[in-house]
Amino acid sequence: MNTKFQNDINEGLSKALKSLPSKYFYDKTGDDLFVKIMNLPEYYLTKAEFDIFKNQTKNIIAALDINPNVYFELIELGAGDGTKTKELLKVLISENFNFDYIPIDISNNALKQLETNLNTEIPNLNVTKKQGDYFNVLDGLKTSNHPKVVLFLGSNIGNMEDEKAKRFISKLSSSLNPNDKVVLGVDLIKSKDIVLPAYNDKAGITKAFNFNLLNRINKELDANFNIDQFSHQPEYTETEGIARSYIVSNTDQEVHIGALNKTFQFKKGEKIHTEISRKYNDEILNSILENSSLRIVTKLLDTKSYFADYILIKT
Ligand code: AVJ
Repeated sequence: MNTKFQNDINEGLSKALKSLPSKYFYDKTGDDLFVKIMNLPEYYLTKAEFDIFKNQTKNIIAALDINPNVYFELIELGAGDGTKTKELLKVLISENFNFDYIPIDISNNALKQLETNLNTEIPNLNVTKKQGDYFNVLDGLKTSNHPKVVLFLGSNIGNMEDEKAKRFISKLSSSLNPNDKVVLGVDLIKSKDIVLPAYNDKAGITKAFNFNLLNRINKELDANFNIDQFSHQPEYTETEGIARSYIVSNTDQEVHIGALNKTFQFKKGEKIHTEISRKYNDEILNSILENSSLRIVTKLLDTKSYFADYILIKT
């Protein structure tokens, strides 16, 4: 793990346009900060998707078109704390659908907590957790031939550049059988005055989340980033529908990374790109789905039309 981390950091900081992979946000501190982000007044995404799962549960189930007499697998990629999913699980159980819930997450810790919580809150639910990187875990799905519903919520796909999202969707598609379904939660393209504050909250939690990358490099790779000499800078272009987060150097400075035995130069105003949060519409999603066998069946919106859960079918 640490050599992979080390190599990725070295690669990112050695490029002409510096970047760091957003997946490294999520250590214990990052997980805790992300929970705080989801509760921020500015971070509308989680609330909007919860609204869909809470108030349109029946519509989701109808769109999934599940045969109540046939066993199916409900698989969730990047399950997290399951707050939204529980709304769906409770209704599926009370309506006597025949299924197992299979949450997949990179964090074993998060999975154990989720399992414990589900066992008390929904005792009749069968939970089979799987730990792993969901890109890799997809291969394992093929081993069962039961009908499947895959949940990929929270606009997690937004963290992928379009080319990567296409590869991911193709891989997901090829691990499914015809008539299997996907529930894909995505943030929708909307105006800057709504999107930007979600990545630049007043309390500074998102800044701390972004800077957690530098703290991790300091701690785990024996580096000397002086956090006070950098700024948090989110940007959003409504025409392309992409939010990007940067860490900007406040001065000309050098940072030494002990584990790499290497010094990096930063110019005043130079940016490190740390995250992409893509926003979607039908056209963009269709271009991502184009080379896969997944097609849009329907789309469910929250009351403010900020967020969408698309139901996709494998053809
Ligand atoms: C979990 C990827 C959906 O991009 O909105 C929140 C992560 N980053 N605030 C997002 C995040 C900064 C989030 N996703």
